[in-house]
Amino acid sequence: MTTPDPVHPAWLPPEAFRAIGSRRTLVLGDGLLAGTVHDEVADACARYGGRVRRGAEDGPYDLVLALTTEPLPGVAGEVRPDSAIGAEGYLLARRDGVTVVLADDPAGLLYGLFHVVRLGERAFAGELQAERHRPAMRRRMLDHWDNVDVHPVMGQVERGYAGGSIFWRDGAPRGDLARVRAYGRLLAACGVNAISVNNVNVRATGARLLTDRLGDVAALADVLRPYGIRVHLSVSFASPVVLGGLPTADPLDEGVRKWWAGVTERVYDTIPDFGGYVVKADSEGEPGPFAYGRDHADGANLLAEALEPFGGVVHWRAFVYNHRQDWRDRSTDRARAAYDHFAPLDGRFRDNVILQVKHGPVDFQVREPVSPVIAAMPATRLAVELQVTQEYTGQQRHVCYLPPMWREVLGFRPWGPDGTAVADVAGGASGDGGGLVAVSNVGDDPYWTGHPLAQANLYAFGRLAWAPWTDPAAILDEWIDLTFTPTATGDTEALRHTLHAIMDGSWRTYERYTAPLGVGFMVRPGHHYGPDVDGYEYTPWGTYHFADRDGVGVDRTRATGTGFTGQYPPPWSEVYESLDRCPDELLLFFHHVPYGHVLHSGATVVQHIYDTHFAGVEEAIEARRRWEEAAALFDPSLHARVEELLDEQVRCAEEWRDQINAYFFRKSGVPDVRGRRIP
Ligand code: GCW
Repeated sequence: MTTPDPVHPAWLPPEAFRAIGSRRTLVLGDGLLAGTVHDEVADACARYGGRVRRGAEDGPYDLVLALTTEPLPGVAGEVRPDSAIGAEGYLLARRDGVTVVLADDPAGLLYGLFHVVRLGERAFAGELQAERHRPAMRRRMLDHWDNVDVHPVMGQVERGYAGGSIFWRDGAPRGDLARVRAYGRLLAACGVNAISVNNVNVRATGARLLTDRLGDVAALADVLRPYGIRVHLSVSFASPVVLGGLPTADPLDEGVRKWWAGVTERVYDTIPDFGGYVVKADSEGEPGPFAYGRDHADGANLLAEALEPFGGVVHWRAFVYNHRQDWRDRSTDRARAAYDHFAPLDGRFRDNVILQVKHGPVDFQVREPVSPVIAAMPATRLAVELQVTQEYTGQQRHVCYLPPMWREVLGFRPWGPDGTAVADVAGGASGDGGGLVAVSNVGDDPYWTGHPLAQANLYAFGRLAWAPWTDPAAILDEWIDLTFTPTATGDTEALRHTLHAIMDGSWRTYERYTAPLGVGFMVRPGHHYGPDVDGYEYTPWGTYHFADRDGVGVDRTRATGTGFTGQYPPPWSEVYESLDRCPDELLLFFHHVPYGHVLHSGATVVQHIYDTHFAGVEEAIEARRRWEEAAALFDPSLHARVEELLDEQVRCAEEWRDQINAYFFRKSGVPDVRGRRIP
């Protein structure tokens, strides 16, 4: 055991519980999570002088949190609904000076409690007509790309920008279960209910978590359970060979099926509420069913069959593409790959398979269209995967508030304005869709996320998974109120203004000073930080922009390109195909155009590149100025950390601007119409 670093409370500082902690609360209901609700309130009361009772006793009470299965006293009985509230949901009402939270299950009570926390004093004022709240997604999950062993290149956390893992260190459990518990509590407060605890690139000790190291997983499950969080595990498809000593991992082999059944039974003996397996197969070198001439349905169904008796699920990732391409071959298109592999398999997956699809067709770039796979598999449960860790969006050195992008993805309607939205596909028609999954941005950094403002992305992911139609700016307000209340100076309005000014538009700012018009991947190979326009251009990874002296962009049309536009249903198959109708911000994702091509905005492509890169840097400088000016509003060490990071953001934005502008100026020979200096 090691002594934990002092850890920032993120969106659950003690003050967030002040309103509850000074009141009289009744908690009615049994079960582990009802116990958590009681204990949370009791801790707050110990601090702020209120009191809490569990089990019916005479009032009066200011707050009643009760299961509908209990005999409900007074106002709680009056607001009891005649129909089910539903799994994890709650009803919130206030009448005659009593605030009531009712739920059908203890998880609903816990989420209801955190709703009251968000409201603070507002929860105890006036009257409130009964409101029902239910999660839009049944599964709201974070994947940790945490290695158990330190990887020589990727380190302890693959694409982790917040220090080491909170779970693992150097091949062993980190041993700081208090930190894991605090994490679970933060996740419950924003609505997350599942995590996978190891990298999808499963190596050495990571693979053994399934067998002889299962106890390490059980220890995590034990501390996360009181917060309603189920633990999942990334497993290697080759496990029967590498762990079981079998000669094959062929999904149709009887011995292999038995092996998975046996191992899975042992997992459930140890962790009865285990969530299931996450699998990256036949992707970037990971083993999979292709080695045996089988397909992804065979592979996923093998594991699903083993998990089925216990109610577990397999998250099978659709991130499958050829990473050994030749840039001269223009017919192979990485964007097409997931659809080409998976769409033909629709209908073949067992019910407890969740196909986990990255939100864009390539790889978490700052701007991509929505993946066509999401609209192509009506008979398959789909989860949409987002990336909270900022691999391609500033690596938690840049401010980049991602919810505006996620909200666009979730609100996108693949079948046109009258059709279903992505959020509804993930939520599922009967509420049992695959849900929303994201790669976590957390590490053992004292602020959890490296950049303190990156905490907001984690918070907002959970809130959007619960309620995908929420306005990102409103989520930011929630996060600000919880995290920074009270402020160092008491000037909440000024603090709120500052953070909105810096964060609301930060994703678009980042887009402006990095890769233009949806073309993506102009990052330095390997670590993916900072600009290198041709860094990946001639590599096998298949992420090309095809810039030459005449133009730039990838022709993905059916008419003359890779045909990728044909993977969308109408109207998007037509909109993206058409040079005229394709939205500006995705133009270079779908079309190769001359530098003089005129955008809807009226600017030429090359002038747009210059303008946005100059503007993006100005915006980063302005963000830094706003932050400097607001020093008095924030805790000094948090302020200093962000200030340092903003210096780096401005430096890096200038580097992007100069490299991108110089590259396109030199390639095209077209000068900036405003005559600004381009190196
Ligand atoms: O974005 C890429 C990352 C890899 C990652 C992979 C994936 C875990 O660069 O580091 O591997 O995606 O999603 O599997």
